[in-house]
Amino acid sequence: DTDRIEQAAQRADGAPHGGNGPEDGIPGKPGSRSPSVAEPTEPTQPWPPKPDQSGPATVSPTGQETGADRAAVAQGGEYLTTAQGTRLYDTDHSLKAGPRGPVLLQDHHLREKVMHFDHERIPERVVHARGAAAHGVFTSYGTAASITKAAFLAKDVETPVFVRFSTVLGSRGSADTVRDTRGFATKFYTSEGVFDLVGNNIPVFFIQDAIKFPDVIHAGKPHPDREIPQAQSAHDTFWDFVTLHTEATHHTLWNMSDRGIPRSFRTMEGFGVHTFRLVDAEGGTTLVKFHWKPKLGVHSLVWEEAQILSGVDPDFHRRDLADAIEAGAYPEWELGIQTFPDTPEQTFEGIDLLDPTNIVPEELAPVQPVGRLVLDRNPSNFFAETEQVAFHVGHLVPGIDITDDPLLAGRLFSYLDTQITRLGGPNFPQIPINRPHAPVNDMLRDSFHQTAVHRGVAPYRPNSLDGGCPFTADGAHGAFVETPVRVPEATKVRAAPESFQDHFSQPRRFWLSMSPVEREHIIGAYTFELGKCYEQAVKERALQVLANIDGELCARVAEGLGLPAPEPTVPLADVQPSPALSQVGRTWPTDGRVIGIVTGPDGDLDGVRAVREAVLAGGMVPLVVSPAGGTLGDGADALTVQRTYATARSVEFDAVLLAGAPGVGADAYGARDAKSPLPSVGQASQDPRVSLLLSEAFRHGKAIGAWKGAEAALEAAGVPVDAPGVIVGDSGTATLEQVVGLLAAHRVWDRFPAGV
Ligand code: HDD
Repeated sequence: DTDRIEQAAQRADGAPHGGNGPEDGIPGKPGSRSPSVAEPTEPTQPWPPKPDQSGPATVSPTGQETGADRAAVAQGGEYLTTAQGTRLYDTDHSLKAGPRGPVLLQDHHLREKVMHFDHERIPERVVHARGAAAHGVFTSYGTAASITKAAFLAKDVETPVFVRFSTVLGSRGSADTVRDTRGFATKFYTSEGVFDLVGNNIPVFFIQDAIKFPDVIHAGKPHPDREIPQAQSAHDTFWDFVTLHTEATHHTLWNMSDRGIPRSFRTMEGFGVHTFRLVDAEGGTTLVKFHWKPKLGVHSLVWEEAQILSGVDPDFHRRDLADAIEAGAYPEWELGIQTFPDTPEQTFEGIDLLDPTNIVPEELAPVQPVGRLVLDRNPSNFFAETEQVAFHVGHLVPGIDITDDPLLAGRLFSYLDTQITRLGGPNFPQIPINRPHAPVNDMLRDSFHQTAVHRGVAPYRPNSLDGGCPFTADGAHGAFVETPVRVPEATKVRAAPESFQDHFSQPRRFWLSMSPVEREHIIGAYTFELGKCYEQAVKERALQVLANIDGELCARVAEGLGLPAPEPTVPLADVQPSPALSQVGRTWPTDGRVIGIVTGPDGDLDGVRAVREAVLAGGMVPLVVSPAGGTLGDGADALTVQRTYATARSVEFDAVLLAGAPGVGADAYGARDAKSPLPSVGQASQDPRVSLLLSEAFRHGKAIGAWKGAEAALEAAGVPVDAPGVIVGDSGTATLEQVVGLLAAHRVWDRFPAGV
């Protein structure tokens, strides 16, 4: 074939080829003319950016590098390439027949770029789609070593972890602060393989049997006709389901409590929900429930804050987690276990341990700390890590086993199955975030996205060709061996045990354990959510459920709905409260809490500076709020402004301080500024955004402090200076000290009406 040889020779000479000359029109034919538009053949790198493309400077005005970790920048290499590694000279123009002509099909770069973009999205999780995650370390105390042989629970063992927090119902882009259960899923990369603890911030679940999971989720998700409401339980289908399946009563009550609107992921408890079985080296077993206890205590938003945040900062929880880690205020939890003897009945003090709608009160079985979790590193890439992480309740290690909880059984199937659709095939354990840190030596082969290049010829065993490897281990050599639990002789049946039929005594215990202010919040939540339902029958049925929990709860919600309160249909359970369930009445460390320091143009800057330093020294986060951005004061002492009157909103702060402004009075906080979109309230001279900030902080039970001369601003905002939790001090630091004292209780609870 002389033609082909000639062409090859010409190409080797660098002679033009592949021309599409008008004369002969035969591509690659010897003698074809060179193209009329010159091809770039010489690398003239780096190509200077086009004038309209020279983006923002990547160096600071001082000429310093931005400080970005070079290994962490989006593209590490110097030159842009195709996916095949070929350098590109232009990524902004499609290849065309002339600048105004049609785009050519031969433009591989265009096709590759758009093809990849077209497939960037993967299906979101069918539940728990909205989430945020962080890396960390779990350090075991060794206190559980006597009842489990799990290597990562031995004394002082450090295990890398990845934790993903989530809401349940909303889509990936939904708001963080909606009323919902939160997921709390932890992947422990242990030396014996991955252990996943896939829990929630609520210790009980809606249903007792996994076969109802599609139903409860269909009911909770937006209505199928209009696809509304997003990420809400305040709609008919949700309340229809939870009132027809009264096993959901306990979980629903937790949802309607302050637990449904956490202040932060950092201030949530986590629960494994099911009862698990720990196994020691001799085969002895103990039933346990897992608890995560946050170092900062359990704190929640108030409903109005949650609603404001959904609009003002829908990423509030995600931002809070990332900011805290970036600031070095590492979130911490203790892992604890409640232990129960592994008896054939699998009950404790009459409580069925296989029923996931039950808790065991901590007063009956204390939570015993077994290790500490610290989250200290943000993910580098949301998609690669947070989105692609795949948790599974069946990822167990020797020493931790399951029980016959029927909800857990269904989960064991579901979590593996869902990844096939979500992550596109069965090789998702090879995705970096899912890779175990223990050696993997499986005989799973091929399929989509196979990235391993397996060697050998015998992926089966026993074999005589690959040296007989791999061999199976026994329990003494680290194998996971199922606990030989006796299964009672039984007849196949679709039924629940009698002990699963009590749906009201545990909710009643929760209700009785709440403080008056928490009860008010619960009443408010039910009244709001049921008030958003259209169906009269649903509201009436919901009131019947409430009547079976508590008469006062039912009467107050009925009053709000304008409906009669029904009588209970079951005798009200005689249960003792569990004080550990209440979030009120204790104090907690204030680390990482956010203090807004508001100043006007003539504020006491020395005072602000001193307060700022004291806040930082106390391990908290100061945010200086001023009428405009930039700095306050001059020289080395200049204070950086973090928020302006336009960008600050009370919901971001755990407490607010007003800088003193001696002699200036209410004018201290900005004579009304033409840029403010809000009409004035109170004294006309005060910037209405300052008044709004103060009145909201007051209404939300936050500690408020003002020093020298700033009290006028409180009055102008309608905040009584003698109200509980309002401090007027002589100096900034003296005021701060009292405010932090109040913050330890999270809120000034006395400010809330407490009717029950
Ligand atoms: Fe589930 C995700 C927690 C019952 C089916 N679940 C998922 C996540 C958490 C939980 C935290 C998010 C994990 C992540 O961040 O990727 N789920 C729970 C708890 C339950 C529970 C605490 C009850 C005690 N789940 C449950 C049942 C089923 C599922 C009964 C099905 C029968 N859950 C799934 C799922 C998800 C999931 C469809 C969606 C995405 C995923 O698994 O990976 O398989």
